[in-house]
Amino acid sequence: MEGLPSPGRCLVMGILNVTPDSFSDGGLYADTHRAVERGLELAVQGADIVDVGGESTRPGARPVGLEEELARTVPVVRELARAGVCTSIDTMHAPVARAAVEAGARMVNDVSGGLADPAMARTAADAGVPYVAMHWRAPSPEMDRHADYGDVVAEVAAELDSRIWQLTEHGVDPARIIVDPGLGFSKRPEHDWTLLTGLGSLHKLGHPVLIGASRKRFIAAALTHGGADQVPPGGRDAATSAISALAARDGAFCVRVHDVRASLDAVRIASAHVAHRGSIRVGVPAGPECGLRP
Ligand code: PMM
Repeated sequence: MEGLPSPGRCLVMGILNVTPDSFSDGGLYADTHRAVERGLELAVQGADIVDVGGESTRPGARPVGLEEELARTVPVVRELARAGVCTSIDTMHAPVARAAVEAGARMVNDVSGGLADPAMARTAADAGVPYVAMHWRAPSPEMDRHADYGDVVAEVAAELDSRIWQLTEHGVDPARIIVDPGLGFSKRPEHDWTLLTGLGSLHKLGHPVLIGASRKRFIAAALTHGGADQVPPGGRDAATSAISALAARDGAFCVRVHDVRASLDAVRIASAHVAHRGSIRVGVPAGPECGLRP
């Protein structure tokens, strides 16, 4: 995709939460200096994109003010962009997306797919950078109440399709839209698993697919036969990399992860597997490279 690295395999996006309260890394990189250091570290480990977020989206999280979100994210994006790191901004708010792109962010990652802020679609159109539209039904404090589906894959695909329609109506270039099923967002573990096995239906939307499974509860639930809290978030990275391999094998465009090294190996293995099998195509069209290499 134009504007993003094109290594010829599924991209690996490293997570950088500049927040005190994200579910697995909250508080670790809450000041600008530590966050920039962590972003550089992710890039050296091989992240194709570093995703900078300033507002936790875990279930029940309270929103932060706009000024606070800007102060947390924009200086970090600016420093990383200066260092040559390809960054995206993880925000639901148009002013944050706009300021981050001005500071050098090369992609907007909106977990609400444009639903949380009516100005986002127009901002994304004007920014002219790739835009991730994630499947979302409700703000964090109430999202678990909306995990109600008959056919989860069909409903998520249909709701993403209506997001794509609304975004393009507002001028977003369809060639820049990436879709994401939003694992864990208004989803129970069985929904997450069904979506992961139904990537084929999401591909039919005609847009690259991003998967954000890293350290989420459905992984722990599988490891412990339902007792999700027995495996703490930091103990879910090996399992996350297994999901990265499966998603890449099934044609995912990008995986969003905390442990970049493990998932980079995983998507490389998936590439080799697919190349030898010669059926499913992974990777992206040619475009400029960016980011530091290990
Ligand atoms: N998940 C989180 C935050 N941002 N963005 C996208 N596109 N997809 C996701 O699944 C996603 C996201 C929540 O996880 P975190 O607290 O570990 O960042």
